[in-house]
Amino acid sequence: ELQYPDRLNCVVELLDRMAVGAQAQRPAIHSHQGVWTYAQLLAKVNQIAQVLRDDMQLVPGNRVLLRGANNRMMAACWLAVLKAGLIAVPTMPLLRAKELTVILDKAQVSAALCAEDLRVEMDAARSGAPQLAQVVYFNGDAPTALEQLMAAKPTEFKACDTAADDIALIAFTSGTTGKPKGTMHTHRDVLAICDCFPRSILRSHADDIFIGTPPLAFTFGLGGLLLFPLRAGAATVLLEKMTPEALLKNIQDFQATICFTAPTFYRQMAPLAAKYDLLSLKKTVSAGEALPRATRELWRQATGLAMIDGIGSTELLHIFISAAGDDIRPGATGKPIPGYQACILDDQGQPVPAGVVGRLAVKGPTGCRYLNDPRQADYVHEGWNLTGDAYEMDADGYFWYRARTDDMIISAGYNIAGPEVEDALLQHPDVAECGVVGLPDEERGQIVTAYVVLKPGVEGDAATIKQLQEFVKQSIAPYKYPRAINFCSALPRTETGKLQRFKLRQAA
Ligand code: 3SK
Repeated sequence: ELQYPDRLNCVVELLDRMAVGAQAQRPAIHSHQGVWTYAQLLAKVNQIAQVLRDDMQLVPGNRVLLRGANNRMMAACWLAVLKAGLIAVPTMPLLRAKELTVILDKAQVSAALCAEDLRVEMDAARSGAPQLAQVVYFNGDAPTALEQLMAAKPTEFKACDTAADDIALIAFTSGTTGKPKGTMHTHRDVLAICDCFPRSILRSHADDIFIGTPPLAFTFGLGGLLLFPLRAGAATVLLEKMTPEALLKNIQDFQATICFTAPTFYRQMAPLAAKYDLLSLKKTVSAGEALPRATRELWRQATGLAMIDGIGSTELLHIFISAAGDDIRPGATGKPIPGYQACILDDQGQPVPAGVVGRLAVKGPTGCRYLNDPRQADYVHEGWNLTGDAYEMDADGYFWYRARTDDMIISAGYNIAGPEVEDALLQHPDVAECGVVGLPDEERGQIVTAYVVLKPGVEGDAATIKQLQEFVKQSIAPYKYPRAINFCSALPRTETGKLQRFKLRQAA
């Protein structure tokens, strides 16, 4: 069991204790703006913490909105907010003013640190958020810019004496349903995720160089690209506006060893991988969405690397089921990582035997605490977090993803998991992306309907539909084949890349 003292500021553990001796001069963050060592990062964090306390007059418990792309200033702002005893409310860079206003109001945010290039939406959101008293911009050159305020501050700062149970961040999830929820996490939770997945599955160490795409505002990115590297004394590469080709080039240039991104990104990188020297890369982590078998195989063929799949959630802060190395069973997500327990429940909340599909429930050192949301009572029962994922556990204790519970299709009495049909379609060489949902049908209750993005140059006509249907019938039980196929140029996704199947259902 993980033990932490009752008084705990996680930034002291992640940064102050690391930035000593020889480690102080080792690189902590590489970004387009250059590199910061542990000592330089600590100095910046300390200066920002003083701006927050002395110039902005914020007091412990105040909530601070954070907005910016992945770069070293964004990381320093996040750490400074927690070090000063404030609560970080990170937001996806792509959010619009209307969505920001909902978050500002729900989280009762009193101040914001915002990257200069996101000023327009921030200013627009401000007019609908009277409680937001101050916004300080960074990565810019206006006279009040954060960097100018920092310049006058000493580089030492005594961390706020927070309790391990004090809230450190509120992470918002729009999830796949479009209704935002704030999930609250403590200083203890932040350290707990660093002491679970990276230690038992990743086995990361100080010589690792982390890289990847998820925004720091998404807890997958926050852990993988900031917290885990710091806890290990390793370096991270924070990159803005990533494309698959640019990520490959940066892996090569920075000699990255561990990559975090989503399955769609690995799928897009695989055909380009041969152009780059990726020999430094040792571990590739996929989460944020279920990993199709076809993508796992494509990546293995392209790089020789066995993907570390994982499922996590904003509610539990990071990954709780995963597997690496010899423990990988292709197609299965893995087993509960040490510290977490998982089981499968039926509609009445009773455990089901191995081999039966049900709702995944998880218990561990982190858990869901929604901010003022009646959905808390639906989500947590006696310490078990009832996820929205339909899973099956096999006799060896491996967990196999089937669908989101609301993505199970019931057609003519058959239970069909949309992602399984997607997996089958993705193995066809003409399919770039796809989403499969159940649409109402008088005869069958629902029919399996696929939305398919074809590879460039492929014609989406009746012959292609027939060919794809036959292809699926050959690879999985024929009753699962998509009776309807629609071609489209793109699929609706959240800012974190998750497919929004509810939008496909609504569009019909
Ligand atoms: O969506 C996921 O699988 C995930 C993974 C890690 C951390 C957070 C999330 C939401």
